[in-house]
Amino acid sequence: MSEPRNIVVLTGAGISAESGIDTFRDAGGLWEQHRVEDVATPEGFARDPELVQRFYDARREAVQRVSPNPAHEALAKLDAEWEGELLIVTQNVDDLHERAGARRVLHMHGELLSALCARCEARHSWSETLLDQPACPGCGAQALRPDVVWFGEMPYQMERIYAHLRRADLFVSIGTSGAVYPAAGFVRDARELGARTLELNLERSEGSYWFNESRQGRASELVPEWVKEILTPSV
Ligand code: BV8
Repeated sequence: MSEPRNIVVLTGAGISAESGIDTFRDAGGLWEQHRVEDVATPEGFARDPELVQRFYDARREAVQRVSPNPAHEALAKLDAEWEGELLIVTQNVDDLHERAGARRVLHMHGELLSALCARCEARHSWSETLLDQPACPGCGAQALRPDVVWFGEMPYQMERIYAHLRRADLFVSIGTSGAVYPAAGFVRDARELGARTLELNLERSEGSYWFNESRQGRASELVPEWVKEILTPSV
């Protein structure tokens, strides 16, 4: 098996769980506390914008109180030392990959620390609340919404993701249940395009069938171990 050169890493809520950020589907997770259709759909936002803004204001505030964990730090080390192609595609809206030092990161479902103006479509770094309907710094309209991708909306930068999947010879999925599409379909795409596929997760995910190898455990242990492996040239 030749040495991989081009890697695509997909991450989900499980990589941030040990930093103290709720996952979605685990016991006590976000989807137990809130109805998806109320807080994570355009229809829900139209119906009750205050409920949705409060939901994201609370998560935006919470993410600023936690820190990256050894799994984020290991991927940042890989990013710094990997000479081949690497793209960390995250479904997470937190900024822990970047705070750990990773640079080759793509947020396919958006970012909590960014506000999107529904009037002029400008994006603004945002660490405060949106419930009080602040004016868009660009056009002045009170039309700012969380810069996240809701169910039924098109994920960001899909072309760039598929371009990397087409060139990848290794696809690694970390801390995701494989329940949400199109992200959950990437492993099959990568496999059919000839890449080797590896899963690092607390339990087997819904797409486990498509992985050449599946390792179960905590991201804070499995990811540093895997990064050490991949950075150690095989003799
Ligand atoms: C779209 C942002 C058109 C907001 C999110 C095909 C079939 C069926 C349905 C569909 C389909 N195609 C589209 C759909 C509809 C829908 C969908 O997938 N529905 C599901 C529910 C069936 N998809 C969409 O609407 C998407 N848009 O399709 O547009 C289109 C079509 C084709 C091509 C392009 C466009 C938009 C979906 C995005 C919605 N926004 N987030 C927010 O964050 O509030 S999704 C959100 O939920 C996350 O971003 C993430 O994607 C998902 C949660 O999943 P995970 O991250 O995996 O988290 P989860 O809690 O589920 O699992 C955690 C895992 O970690 C577990 O396995 C656990 O064991 C593990 N774990 C826990 N602790 C640890 C750990 N692992 C290691 N260590 C630990 N310590």
